[in-house]
Amino acid sequence: MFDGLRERLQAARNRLGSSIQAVAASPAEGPAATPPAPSTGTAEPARPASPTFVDKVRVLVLERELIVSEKNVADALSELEMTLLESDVALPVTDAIIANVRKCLVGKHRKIGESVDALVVSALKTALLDVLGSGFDLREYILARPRPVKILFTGVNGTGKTTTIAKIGSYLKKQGFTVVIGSGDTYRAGAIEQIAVHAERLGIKVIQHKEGADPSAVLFDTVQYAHSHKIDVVLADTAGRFHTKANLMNQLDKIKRVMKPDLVVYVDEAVAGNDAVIRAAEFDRTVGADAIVLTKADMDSRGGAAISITHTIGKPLMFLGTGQTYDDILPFDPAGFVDGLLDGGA
Ligand SMILES: Nc1nc2c(ncn2[C@@H]2O[C@H](COP(=O)(O)OP(=O)(O)OP(=O)(O)O)[C@@H](O)[C@H]2O)c(=O)[nH]1
Ligand SMILES: [Mg+2]
Repeated sequence: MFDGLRERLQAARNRLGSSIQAVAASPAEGPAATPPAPSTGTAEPARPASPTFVDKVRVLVLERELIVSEKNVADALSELEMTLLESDVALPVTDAIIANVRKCLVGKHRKIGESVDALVVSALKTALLDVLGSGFDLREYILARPRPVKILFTGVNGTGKTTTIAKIGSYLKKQGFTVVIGSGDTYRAGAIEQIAVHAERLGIKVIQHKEGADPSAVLFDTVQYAHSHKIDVVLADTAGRFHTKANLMNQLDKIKRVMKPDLVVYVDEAVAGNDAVIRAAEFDRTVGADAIVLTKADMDSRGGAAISITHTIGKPLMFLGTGQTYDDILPFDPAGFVDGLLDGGA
C-alpha cells in the first residue's frame, strides 16, 4: 500500500537532510559535522551490509548551531514538491505541505547535537498531519448517538460501496453492534443478490425489495426494521452514479429526505487518484458527504487521493479498503499512516 509514495518521501527526506547538513558542513560558516566513515567496499570484504547513503544521512547530528535559510532548502523543497505532484497529491494540498515544511525548517535556531533527520521527519510529519486532519472514529460516533445510527453510502459505479458495506458490517458486528443492511441498489442487475450473499455470510439481516423498486422505500423499511428490532446501525447501499446524472442525484436527495441518514459516506477508489478527489468534491457539493472511504488502497502505490481528499473537501477519511476480504478494512489513523510512510522516523 502506497509503496511508491513511501519511497519518494524517503528520498525527499534524505535530500532535505543532506541540504541542512551541507549548511552545517560549509567551511564558510563553521566546522563540519563528522559523518560516519564511508564504506571502503572491497577493503573490508568480510563486513556485512556496509552503511548505505541513507543510513549516513540519518545519523548526522548538528555539531554547531545554525539557522536554516530559505536558500539552503529551496532545491530540496522543489524536489519534495515534484515528489508530491508525481504521487498525484492535489496542487493546493502540495502547496500546503510545502509551506508547512518550509515554516518548520526555515529561520529556526537549530541546536548543537540536534539530529538532522529528526528535524526533517518532524517537519514532514507536522505538514502531512496538518492536511490529513484527525480521521473519523466510527465506533465513537455510533456510541455517542441515539440508535439506530443510519449510514448512507454513495459514490460512482464499481468503486467498492457494496463490499465496503459488508466489511463495515463485519467490523461493527465485531465491535458488538447489531446491524441491518438496506439493499438500496435496486437498479443494477445482480446488486440485490450480491449484498444478500454478503449479508448471509456475515449473519446480518438484509431488507430488500424487487429489482426496479424505489430505493427510498427499501431504505425506509430498513430504518423501520431497525427501530422495531432495536438494531444499532443501518447500513444503506445505493446504486453507483455519476454526479452529472441529475435524475440519479435527485433520487439520492429523495433517499436522504426519506431515511434521514445520520452520516452520508462517500466511497471512492484510492487508485483513482485526483479523479477520486474531484468526484468527492462534486458529491459533497450536490448531495453532501460527511466522511470518506477510499477503497483499493492495496492497489494504490501513489497515495495521492488519501493525502489530498480531506484537505480538499474538508471531510474526514474514515476507512481505507485494503483488499477483497471482509477484514481488509482499516480505520484511518492519520498518525499511524504518517509513521508508516516515514517508517524508521524520528
Ligand atoms: N483490491 C480491492 N478490491 C476491492 C476493494 N473494495 C472493493 N473491491 C472490489 O471492487 C469491485 C467492485 O466492488 P463493489 O463493492 O461491487 O462496488 P460498488 O461500488 O458497490 O459497485 P456498483 O454497485 O456497481 O456501483 C469488486 O470486485 C470488489 O471485490 C478493496 O479495498 N481492494
Ligand atoms: Mg454496489
